[in-house]
Amino acid sequence: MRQITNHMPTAELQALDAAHHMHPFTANTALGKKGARIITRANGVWLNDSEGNTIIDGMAGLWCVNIGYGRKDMAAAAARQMEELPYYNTFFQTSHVPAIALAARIAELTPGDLNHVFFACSGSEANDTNLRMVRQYWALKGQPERSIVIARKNGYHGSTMGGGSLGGMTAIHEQGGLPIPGIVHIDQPHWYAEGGDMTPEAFGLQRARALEDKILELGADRVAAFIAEPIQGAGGVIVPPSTYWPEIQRIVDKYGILLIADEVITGFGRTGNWFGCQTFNIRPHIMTIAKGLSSGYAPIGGSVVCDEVANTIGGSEFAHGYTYSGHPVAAAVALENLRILEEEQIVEHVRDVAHPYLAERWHALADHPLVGETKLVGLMGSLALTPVKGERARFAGEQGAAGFITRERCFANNVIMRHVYDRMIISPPLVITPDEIDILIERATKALDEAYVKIKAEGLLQKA
Ligand code: PXG
Repeated sequence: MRQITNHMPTAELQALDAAHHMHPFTANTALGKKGARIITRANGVWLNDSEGNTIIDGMAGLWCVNIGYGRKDMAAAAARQMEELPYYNTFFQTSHVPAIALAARIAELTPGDLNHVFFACSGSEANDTNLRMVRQYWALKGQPERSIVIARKNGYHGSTMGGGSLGGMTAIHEQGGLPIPGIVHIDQPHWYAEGGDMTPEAFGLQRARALEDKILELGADRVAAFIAEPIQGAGGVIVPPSTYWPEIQRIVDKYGILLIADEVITGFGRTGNWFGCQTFNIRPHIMTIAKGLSSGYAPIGGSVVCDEVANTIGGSEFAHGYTYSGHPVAAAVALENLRILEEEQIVEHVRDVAHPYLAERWHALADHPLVGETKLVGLMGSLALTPVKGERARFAGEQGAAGFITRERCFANNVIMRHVYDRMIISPPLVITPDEIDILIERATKALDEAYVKIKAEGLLQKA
């Protein structure tokens, strides 16, 4: 067999990648011509690529490497579990210690009576589980017509048939016949882009009341659940106005519909608390988790379910599950990750050290000529690029062109900062230190300066 290693020339690796590897959310033919950047190693907040660059990872991989890269204790936990019991299922009246211990630990960490965990391997799978579970819950309650799930435009809940349908991304809905029936989307609480002349507070109330309007339009007796991310992540780190979540909570309570908080990004310390629902003071019946649950060291996700829903579902067989639900190695890795988060007080580090320091530096970027607003909750931040400051102005021409240029300049300056259309977003590993934050901001600022010059030179600095 041919050995393919880190030591091969980049071009050869890129050619093999182009020939055989289909990348997610990618135009693969174009990428194949350009060649993917090949990441070879990582430690802490730092990535190395095959060209010898050292890159600061402002995105924690894909919003997941909360404890940072390169933890040997995580590798040891995986190796130990692989030796002891690499696999067994949790279907046919069997269980194993890693799944038991992880479920019990998650139940301790999550608020309220979220005491039961249904394991999946990803956030998408967990949301597929949620969709089936809330419908089955109402069927068992004798209300099978309560089957519609309300979700939000520009929300992200994965890209499987269920997850992609719950999400409100037009690019996903345009492919493969999504959304599936029984899911409706209401407008998002994105004040900067859609708030017009309203105050953020009035707009937040209005967008929350869109949920009530939709419930009344459909009939409350047909609505099973509302699903939302406490902060929209993939949608551009959209932080809702302060009035939004209290009003949503009032509405779901009033009509007795289930609230699913998708905490795939906001969970496990990202917002400066263990969970985003604590930051926003909301009480979900079901919480979706993945990503930070294992800091991305192993693929694992799940649905954390309240007593009432779990006990009802448990009354008969729920015909649902995955071969790898509660996979012992993934569960052991997740447990070790939770131990590290807790013992090393990483959530406290976010709250008391990293957030306050980053906030000071991030919000200072609002003075940059290209920046229209800055947002930061915990270690989840965004900034809006704008052609005219102070007006929340959009760029003329194709949305996202300025963001793409800025992201390319970030790439060139060895900092990973993503763009969602014309918003730049960051979500660094939670262990980032003030010195590393300085480097992140220094490189991001240089990228913004270079992007500004390029955007101007290309005649894109025009408002719509
Ligand atoms: N819910 C939320 C809130 C997410 O952010 C998922 C569910 C799906 O998780 P899986 O594990 O199935 O990917 C996610 C994932 C991006 C990006 O470009 C974001 C995600 C995934 C891939 C890309 O920001 N979030």
